[in-house]
Amino acid sequence: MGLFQKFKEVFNKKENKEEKQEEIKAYEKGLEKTRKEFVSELSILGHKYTKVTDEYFDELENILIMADIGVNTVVKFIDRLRERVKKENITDTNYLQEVIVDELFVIYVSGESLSDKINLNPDGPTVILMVGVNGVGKTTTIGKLAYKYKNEGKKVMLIAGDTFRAGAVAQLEEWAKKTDTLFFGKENIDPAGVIYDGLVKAKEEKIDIVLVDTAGRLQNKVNLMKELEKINKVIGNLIPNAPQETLLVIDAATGQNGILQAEAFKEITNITGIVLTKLDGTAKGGIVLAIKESVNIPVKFIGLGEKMTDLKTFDIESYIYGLFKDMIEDGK
Ligand SMILES: Nc1nc2c(ncn2[C@@H]2O[C@H](COP(=O)(O)OP(=O)(O)OP(=O)(O)O)[C@@H](O)[C@H]2O)c(=O)[nH]1
Ligand SMILES: [Mg+2]
Repeated sequence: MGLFQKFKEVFNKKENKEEKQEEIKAYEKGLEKTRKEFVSELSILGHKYTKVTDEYFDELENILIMADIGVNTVVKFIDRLRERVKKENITDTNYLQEVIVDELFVIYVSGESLSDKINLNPDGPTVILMVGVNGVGKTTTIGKLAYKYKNEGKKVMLIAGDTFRAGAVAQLEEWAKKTDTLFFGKENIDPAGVIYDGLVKAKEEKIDIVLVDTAGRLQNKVNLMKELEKINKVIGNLIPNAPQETLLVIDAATGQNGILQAEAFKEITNITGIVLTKLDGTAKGGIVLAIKESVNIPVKFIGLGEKMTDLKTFDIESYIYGLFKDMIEDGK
């Protein structure tokens, strides 16, 4: 039995469905655009061709590229699919659709398994550093994480390490107010300085989770690298093994550009996870698979809207469900 069939069975078990209900709804809604474009194209393809032909593969390749799965990933994927078609003698395009879901799943779960857990510091504040280029959703994600951890009963502090942009400090302070969490920020001093002072305070106040905002707009890679090095040194000197997490925020709507950002950041600092934002507004939901294949960094959270409740821990099963809901549900 293929992964797809197994998945379908597990998912359609009533108790599992109920347990995951809320999360599934969020994924279903957040991935609506991708599902509508990508999966309906797949199904149209299945109707257009009853037999698996070269033209079928060509069109499939286009559909996958349009969903931003990434050209290299797609090429490898199509090769694997062709092989499987040959080996198993698959001629029926309906059945092939299931095999496609199967193989997409394999991309994510194969190879080194990636943990989506947040690394917590058992002896003091857990420091989560947020990085990424301008406007991707770093500050908003900090607000959402503050809300999440606060709700879990943790003592949370936000540090405004983005001292470059006018308004950035106030924007973060606003999130602290909204989530009833502590805020630390100062105008006109350098990021490493604010972060230092903020962490001293966090230790005094026995904070559990410190979320550090940074600027996305350093002119070039060398400057950015130097800045992050300085920040990391300050953090590590005050709290051993910190930052526990450096999360790179990527806007899903930027598609392949987001992959390039991930590759660049991976070279300059130790990225421990990715937050993929704005999935709700794009049909490029396939980027999750491209990230796995090209940079092999776990997606830890996804943003499915602008509100503080719109952040979800990434879960591959719910993601696959969000994409292929219509094929997975019983009686369809
Ligand atoms: N639809 C949607 N919008 C989002 C999401 N995450 C963030 N945004 C919006 O994206 C815009 C930019 O978000 P910010 O959090 O300010 O981004 P930033 O990375 O901090 O930007 P800079 O500080 O300028 O580098 C805001 O309008 C957010 O509301 C998401 O998951 N979905
Ligand atoms: Mg910001």
